[in-house]
Amino acid sequence: GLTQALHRELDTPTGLSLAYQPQCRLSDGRLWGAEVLLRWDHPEFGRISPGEFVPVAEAAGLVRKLDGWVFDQAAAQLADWQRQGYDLKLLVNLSVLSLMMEGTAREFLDRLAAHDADPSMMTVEITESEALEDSETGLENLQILDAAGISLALDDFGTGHSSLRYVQNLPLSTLKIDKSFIGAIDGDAAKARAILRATLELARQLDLTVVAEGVETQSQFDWLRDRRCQVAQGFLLARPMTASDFQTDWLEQR
Ligand code: G
Ligand code: G
Ligand code: MN
Ligand code: NA
Repeated sequence: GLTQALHRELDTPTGLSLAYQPQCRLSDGRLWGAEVLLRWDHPEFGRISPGEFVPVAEAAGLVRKLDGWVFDQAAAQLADWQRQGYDLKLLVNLSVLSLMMEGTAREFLDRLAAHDADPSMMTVEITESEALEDSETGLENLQILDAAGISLALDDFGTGHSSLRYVQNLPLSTLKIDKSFIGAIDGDAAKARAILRATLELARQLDLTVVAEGVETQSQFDWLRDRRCQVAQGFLLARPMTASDFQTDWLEQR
């Protein structure tokens, strides 16, 4: 099954790869960064979504190894783009289980150093933060990353797993507003828009950068820009793509 396949894949990764989705500043439309998204193409099962195999990795005790692989590949890519003179942030999704394990932050810092990548251009995205907040090791890992200049983003903000308490208690620099709120901008959901306005004001008060996820229309983009949301990500700008396409279409073009 999937667990066995994942064991084998992590021993010698051949079907795992990273996709990059651009994020642009709303003020001038320029590239700000990219979210790194894991992909797995299996010879028998086809393309499997991380939404499906990350929980399997978590259950099988493999997620730290998986996240370590992702972080290492992303660090190598970041260093490569930095050497070519491109100025962008990379945002990597990590399972909170990885962050709750002893030594994760130091291992990840070693990986950045081994590739000679600038930690201040690396951001870690987390969801389901309740477990992290209650874990001494988890908080220690976050402090180590923070002290090294790595940023922390709270993913899916506004949904069940991502609440105001974490804004108060975690060393965050970025809020990623869940796409369900962005999807409501165009509709007649006045409440969703009120929540969005209040979230942008909260972020301003706390000096947090806001990334709006799932921006699909120009009217959503304009609404967010007019309310001084800083960064947009979504199909309006581009879908996730290979590093090579990202370089040609986004780094070399602009
Ligand atoms: O890209 P896609 O929509 O299929 O992603 C599905 C989910 O998988 C998202 O919630 C995303 O945060 C998560 N995800 C994507 N890449 C990674 C990764 O490298 N590590 C972990 N732990 N989760 C990831
Ligand atoms: O859980 P997380 O926020 O990390 O999930 C990110 C996922 O959201 C990515 O797999 C990406 O493909 C997807 N995504 C990115 N932009 C859009 C968008 O504009 N619309 C929708 N429906 N999904 C998006
Ligand atoms: Mn994410
Ligand atoms: Na998200």
